[in-house]
Amino acid sequence: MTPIQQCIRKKEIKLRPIWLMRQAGRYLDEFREIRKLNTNFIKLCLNSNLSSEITLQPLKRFDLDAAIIFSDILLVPYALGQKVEFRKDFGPELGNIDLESISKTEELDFFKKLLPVYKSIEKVKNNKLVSKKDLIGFVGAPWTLLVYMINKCSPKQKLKKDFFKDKYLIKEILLILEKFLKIHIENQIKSGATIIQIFDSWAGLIDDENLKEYIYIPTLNLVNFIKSLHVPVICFPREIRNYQEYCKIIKPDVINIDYSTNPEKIRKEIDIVVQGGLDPKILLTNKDKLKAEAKKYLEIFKDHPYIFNLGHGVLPKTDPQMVDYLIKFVKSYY
Ligand code: 1CP
Repeated sequence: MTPIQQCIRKKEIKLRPIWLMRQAGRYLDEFREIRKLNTNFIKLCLNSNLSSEITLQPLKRFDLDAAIIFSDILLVPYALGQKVEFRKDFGPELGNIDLESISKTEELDFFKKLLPVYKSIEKVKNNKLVSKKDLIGFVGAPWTLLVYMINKCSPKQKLKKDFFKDKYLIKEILLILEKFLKIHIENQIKSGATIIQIFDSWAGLIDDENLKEYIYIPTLNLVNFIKSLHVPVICFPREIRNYQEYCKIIKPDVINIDYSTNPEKIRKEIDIVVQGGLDPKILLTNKDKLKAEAKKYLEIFKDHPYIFNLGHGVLPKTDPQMVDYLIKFVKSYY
């Protein structure tokens, strides 16, 4: 059993497994080189030779306990037929939402569009670099995908004024997302993913009265589906105000906390496996600060099953040597 699986399934506390969100990406020269030649980000994600190579890049450098497949949560709206583009210095830009055409998406078409992702997972799985490690597949939570699909760009802390205007559209899109996310999850598992992480990056944007309908119910349906496939599920409801209530209702195998959350409070209130927390900005400072902050998390969770990770993704300006230092420090912490 891999260190992460031991932590999740056996509540082992001594191994201190580590992987990092966005571990494959812009802070690595070898990624930037590939990216420079591949200006269309969606095409890059759908090139299984390149996406599997990018997935493995951080594992060649660092002693990580998992690989996360190089892909994006927005490939699902793309495979549902919505236009998705990534613009330099702007981020994702989506086309108008056409419910009628999205409703007509055929399962086979959706599968064919995402087939390169599954091929990439298979390729990574067959590489000896991950033979004793986990391979993390992922999806965006229905709420976060809905945000991008209706907002048509990153909400950057704020939703469009009339976001909730068309309740019928929202309800229908959430149901379609649930159906196709299950297909995407199952295919990732069939291809070799050993854990699924659900990214709900915009969970913090929702107010309490809408939590149940837009976050709890759709996420719980996915979590129960993943559990039925006997694969652990990690949830990351970034900046949700009440992690305790979220865990009580959703019951994921692992909860990833963000960096604005008090880890002491989490340790006291939550009894499931915890992942993450460290502010990725700490990696931009110096080794002493990094060590002190990493130690804080290791100490708080020393008697709690804990997977070391960040409270959001590795930032593009991060020096890979700081990542190396962090991983070695965590691995050698008694
Ligand atoms: O070179 C580039 O410009 C591309 C940058 C990039 C990368 C490396 C994007 C664009 N996506 C990714 C890969 C990615 N995205 C991974 C791969 C594996 C890894 O972690 O190493 C994963 C898991 C994601 C997930 C993802 N995409 C999330 C959830 C996590 C999070 O960051 O909150 C979200 C919100 C996206 C959407 C997305 N993809 C890319 C951008 C710029 C955005 C928008 C972010 C925003 O709204 O601010």
